[in-house]
Amino acid sequence: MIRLVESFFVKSAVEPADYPASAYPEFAFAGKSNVGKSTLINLLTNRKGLAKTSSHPGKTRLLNFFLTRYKEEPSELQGFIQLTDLPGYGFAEASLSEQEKWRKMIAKYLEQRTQLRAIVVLVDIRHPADKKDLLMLEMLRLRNIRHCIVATKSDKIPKTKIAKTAQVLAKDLGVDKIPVFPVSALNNTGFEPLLSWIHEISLQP
Ligand SMILES: Nc1nc2c(ncn2[C@@H]2O[C@H](COP(=O)(O)OP(=O)(O)OP(=O)(O)O)[C@@H](O)[C@H]2O)c(=O)[nH]1
Ligand SMILES: [Mg+2]
Repeated sequence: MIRLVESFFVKSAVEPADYPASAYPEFAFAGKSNVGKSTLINLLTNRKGLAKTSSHPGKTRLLNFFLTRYKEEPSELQGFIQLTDLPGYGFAEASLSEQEKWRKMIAKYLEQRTQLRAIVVLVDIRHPADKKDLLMLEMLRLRNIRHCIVATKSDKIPKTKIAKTAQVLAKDLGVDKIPVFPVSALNNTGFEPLLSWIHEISLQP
């Protein structure tokens, strides 16, 4: 298990030339607007307000880079990883030109961020597989970028249905071979397996 003990906002950027230079293993959070990406970063880092959240979709419009120091438990060994909050896609009110700008921003990031180790793709556990998510997953498969699914807002469905719903969602998303982690920010549940997955990948060359 790891715990993220100290986390900083480094900077926002759009163009690769402006990305922070630090080369620690990086993990980025992608998904539709309002799915809970920024909330998840705050929970993982234990820092309410580190990533700006909102009940209105379309809050995060740039790539936001965070640096975080972790401690392994029980060994107390320390290390650094980077987290990137990506702007949400599928924002209904965004203009076509804004959506195109988003697509380019994400595509460049996926192509050029050499320290990127994996993408955490968030989906709302209540929603059926969406075309935009399928496109995102297809893009990751084509580029050979490792990824997992986080099914957010699991507090919105009965506890007894969480495992089954996540399983059905994985099947509909066509991702039966990658991990699916149901989480609830409201109840603060489900994060440990995700942190272990991130840690394990960060240690690989
Ligand atoms: N009930 C519940 N609400 C959640 C959960 N996670 C996030 N939310 C709420 O969902 C809303 C959107 O959360 P954000 O973290 O801002 O979503 P985002 O994916 O960063 O959205 P964009 O920046 O627009 O792409 C906020 O009102 C959060 O409080 C959860 O696990 N359970
Ligand atoms: Mg956000």
